[in-house]
Amino acid sequence: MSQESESNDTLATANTLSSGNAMNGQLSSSSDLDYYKLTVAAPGIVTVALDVPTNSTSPYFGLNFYNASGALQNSYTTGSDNTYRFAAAAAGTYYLQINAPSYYYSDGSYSFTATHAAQSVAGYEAESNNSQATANTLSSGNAMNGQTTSLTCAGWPWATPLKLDPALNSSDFPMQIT
Ligand SMILES: [Ca+2]
Ligand SMILES: [Ca+2]
Ligand SMILES: [Ca+2]
Repeated sequence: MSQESESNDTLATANTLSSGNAMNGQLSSSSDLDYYKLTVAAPGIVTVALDVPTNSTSPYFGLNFYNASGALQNSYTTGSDNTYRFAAAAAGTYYLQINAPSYYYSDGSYSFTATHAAQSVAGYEAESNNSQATANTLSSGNAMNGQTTSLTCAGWPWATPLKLDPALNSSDFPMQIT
């Protein structure tokens, strides 16, 4: 397992990841930002398996995923172990930032493994698509993989990636997606 090396608080000072190798890090304060970078040789999906020291529904940890231009693509928060998938649309260097996104903060060690698989990225969402005007296009009969940035559903800790079915709409679900 590799160990983070501070200072890694900017895109330019990101620690280098190797696909499939675990990285261990720690947020030294609630304002610490830990940047990592993964260079991929082909388009594909980057799977990040995150192991955090907390087991909570509160957002102790945040993940931001940036493309090769440094533009934010996806943003998630969690207080428990989770796996995330990001689309790397082209060969290049992609960035992952781990942060303390809120009032909640843990100084315990986290670890994660980022694995790149060369494959088509068609069907994977790209943020921001938080409004109808910026909605990702769905094709009838094609599955869309996505994860909500935040999801509230009383009594239902939905920790797995949400799969959206084009045939369903929000009125089919007794929950609120925000
Ligand atoms: Ca750190
Ligand atoms: Ca840092
Ligand atoms: Ca854990």
